[in-house]
Amino acid sequence: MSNSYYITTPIYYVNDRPHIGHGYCTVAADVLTRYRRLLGRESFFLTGTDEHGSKVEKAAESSGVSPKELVDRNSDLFKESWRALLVENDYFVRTTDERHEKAVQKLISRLHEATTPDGQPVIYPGDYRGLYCLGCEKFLTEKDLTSEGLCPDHLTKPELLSEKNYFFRLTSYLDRVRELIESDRLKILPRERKNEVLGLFKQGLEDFSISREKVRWGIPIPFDPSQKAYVWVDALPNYISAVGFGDDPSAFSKWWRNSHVTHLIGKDILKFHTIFWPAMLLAIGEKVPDLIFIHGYFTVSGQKMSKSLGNVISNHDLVERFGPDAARYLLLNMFPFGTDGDIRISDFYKKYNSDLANDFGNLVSRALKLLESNFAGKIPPASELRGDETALREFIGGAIAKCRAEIDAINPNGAAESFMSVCRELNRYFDSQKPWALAKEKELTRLGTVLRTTLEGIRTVSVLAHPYMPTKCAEIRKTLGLTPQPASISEAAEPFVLHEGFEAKLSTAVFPRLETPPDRDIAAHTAAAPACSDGLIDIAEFGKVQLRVAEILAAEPVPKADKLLKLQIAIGSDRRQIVAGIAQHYKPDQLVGRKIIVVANLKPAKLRGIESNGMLLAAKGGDKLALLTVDFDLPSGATIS
Ligand code: ME8
Repeated sequence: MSNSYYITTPIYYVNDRPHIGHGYCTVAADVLTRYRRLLGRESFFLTGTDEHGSKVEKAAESSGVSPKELVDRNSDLFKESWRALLVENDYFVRTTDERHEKAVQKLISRLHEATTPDGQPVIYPGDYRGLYCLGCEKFLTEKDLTSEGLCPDHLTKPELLSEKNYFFRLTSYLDRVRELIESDRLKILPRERKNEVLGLFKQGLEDFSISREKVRWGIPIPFDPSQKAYVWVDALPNYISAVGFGDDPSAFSKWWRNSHVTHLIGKDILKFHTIFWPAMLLAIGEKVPDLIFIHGYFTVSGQKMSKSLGNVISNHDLVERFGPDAARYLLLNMFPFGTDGDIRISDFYKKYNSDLANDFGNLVSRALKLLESNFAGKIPPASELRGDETALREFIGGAIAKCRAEIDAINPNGAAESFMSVCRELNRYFDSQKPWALAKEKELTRLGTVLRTTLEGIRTVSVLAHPYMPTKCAEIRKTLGLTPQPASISEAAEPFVLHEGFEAKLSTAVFPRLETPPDRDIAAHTAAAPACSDGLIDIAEFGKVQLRVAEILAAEPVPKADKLLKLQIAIGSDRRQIVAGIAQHYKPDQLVGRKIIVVANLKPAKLRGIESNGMLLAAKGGDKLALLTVDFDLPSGATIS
């Protein structure tokens, strides 16, 4: 196999807003790709969006837009998130792209023509009856449901579906897939996940249906266009359609057949990726992926991120708080990559301040300050090397080797730990040499050596940390007179690269310390209800207020009014415009598609000359504001009582 490397993330459902769960996997893939390139390996990095299925169709219907409009709009939100997080994917696949649709049809035709090793057709017609959760886009069995008969992830009642489907003869490929997994030809990491997958074989697996009769928004089955491809049979082939399965044999051969193929996924989609997908590939005689890495899932403050709980952290929010470089570092370094963990916003601040502001940023500032005051900012020679410097270089050599090994093991945390350990070691070295005392005693030769050694160490960090924090490392490198992008990881191991006499000045701190804001303290905001003299109101009074669920269709700033946004909303089939004082808390693109609560029977009013037909409800606590929303995804127009 060639030395090239192909890495993918799941393609994300467009009916969800991009959040830091999606950011987690996508930034990990980006960081790993950048490391691979630094290690001199040719790489291709794919991400994208999953855009078909009845859920999208229903969401579009309730928003009064076509499915195509909805998916175009929402897919762009993912692209914007990735831009904000400095993600540089090589290709963005959309399952509604004609290229992808054709590739899926080609795959299904190939499956249809194929026979299993024991001579049976791979695809056969059959009847399917089952409980289908629209949220998961999958059939659930009775044992998957909660005691109330609800989907455990969406807490909604699954629909009983019965229809004619085409089936994929999975059972004919199970032995081969299991062998591939057992032998690590298809490697599953972490190890516990491999065992979990092998356990699924023991529980028993059945043929699965590859088509749907009732779905309209999907890819037609080429040999029976009355049926649409089942969302997973549509989604999984994105990994091959994006590299030319349908239309570019040489790219396909390079990136799929002759590269090391890694799929990064969350545990929620384990079975589809580790069993269904390899089986489909085997059925058409294609190579299976080399590695499937199941990264950890995180909760926020102990709870699953969900729109209804209002605890979803958007990628933009993280970038606004910490900047894109630190956001990337923080996202991946709160807990090990393969394990689940819990995130609290306040923990991000702690980690930012301890690792980035203190250990990294402060080291840069301290070294440059002493350089400025003693050498007019000019990089001095290191003419008095002692054992301390040699020991430091040895430590750095070990850290570089560790960084390489961690990347091979798909452990971005380990790679971060390797450069943070260099920062900590440099701080120890710097403090132990007491350069401030050397300055005071005018021991400039030794001081020059200490500063030069520290700056060369910072340069090493700027190479090892570059894949994580590309713009900050580029800034540091430019300050030190280097190319913004290191050519190769081998630069990190060079002891002396900086140019003597180069004037190194940094105008602002690389990672300024940040105050942790107080926890969200949200008090109910009851602007709509008129109060009696004792502060209590009669139920009849409250009943006059018509509260309805509305969907935000469009949002834009109001010129010259920095607090106001103009929103177009749908309350069922009723379209309205409202003006809301939320511009300092929400960006227009964070709002589109959200379900909010509005007072629907307010007299129209004009704000800054713009007509407002209703009022949205929000909760306010301190200087924070949060929109009120509904616990389940109800259609717009739903009443509130
Ligand atoms: O499942 N913590 O899409 P999806 C960590 N379209 N990662 C998280 C996360 C969290 N809290 N929440 C989401 C789909 N993720 C299908 C995939 S692929 C052929 C089709 C990440 O939008 C994680 O990687 O539900 C998870 O597998 C993925 O988002 C699910 O994204």
